[in-house]
Amino acid sequence: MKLNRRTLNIALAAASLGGLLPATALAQKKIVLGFSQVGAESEWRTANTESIKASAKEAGFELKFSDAQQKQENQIKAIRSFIAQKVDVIAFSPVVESGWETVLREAKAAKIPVVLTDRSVNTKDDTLFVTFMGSDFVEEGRKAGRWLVEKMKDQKGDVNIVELQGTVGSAPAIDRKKGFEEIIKADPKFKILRSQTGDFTRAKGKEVMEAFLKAEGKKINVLYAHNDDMAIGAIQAIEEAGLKPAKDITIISIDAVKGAFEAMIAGKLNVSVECSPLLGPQLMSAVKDIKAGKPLPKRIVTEETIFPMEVAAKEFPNRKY
Ligand code: GZL
Repeated sequence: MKLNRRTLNIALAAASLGGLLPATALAQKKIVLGFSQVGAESEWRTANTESIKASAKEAGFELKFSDAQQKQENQIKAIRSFIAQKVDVIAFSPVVESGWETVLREAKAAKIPVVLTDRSVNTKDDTLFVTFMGSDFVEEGRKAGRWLVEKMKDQKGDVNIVELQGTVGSAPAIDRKKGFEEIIKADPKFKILRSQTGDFTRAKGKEVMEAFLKAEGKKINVLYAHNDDMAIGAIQAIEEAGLKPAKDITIISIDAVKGAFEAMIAGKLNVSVECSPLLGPQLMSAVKDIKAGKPLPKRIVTEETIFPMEVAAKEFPNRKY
């Protein structure tokens, strides 16, 4: 007869309470966490994966980790596999906001708690997850907008902007656009000439920036990139077009990964808004609380700041990702 995890737990607990087994036998049962990761599309994602793996090891959890290569169907498959394996907790960073309710209902029916990390999902039923921990992407977009408004406060003519959006349908892409536009719409001199997805990757960011330069050329005053990887790709395109990044074209980006600090120190990127990937410790703490039956807030917001190029050299040695 195949004992499933829950039956085994009950048997172990009964045996331990009955004095038949040392409590350590029960204490030794590892918490099993199933984690479905978006992919490996950016420096941010790599640092996020490292944080989760290191923190799970530190916590003594068994981590079942799946890389979805930025495909929603792979994440749904992974979540179903975690359900079939009867893991203790499921956590994931949803590659896009919609299309999750069916599989989340399956997890709920299997009585497996779900934690959303980094990105959230579109659902009216907030019983489908225990908590969502991650950055406030709208505020990150506002920070980018406020920095630009301040930098251009004495600029009399139009400020022509091109925008490299993140993955279509993803929470960071939707919200970073929303926050940025909320701030710049106050002054009609700010005009977004072109806006297109670079899918959060360097390669696509370069490719799309080449197209922007071909279409708009020297009219472009500002690039707003939803992440540093796309900004770094765009910087290559700007240089290949014979223009000076951060001088001929002001560049604003988000994440504040190592590559962004290197670009700012080289004088090629003007500012990066911090978006911390170091969610591992917070996630493991949440898993422990869930297993201990402790309540968790529905929303846990990551605290973060903004780094203009002027402070990059001083800050760089302190950076952890
Ligand atoms: C933001 C995260 C985004 C990063 C990108 O929390 O989801 O995805 O900004 C990453 O670098 O690809």
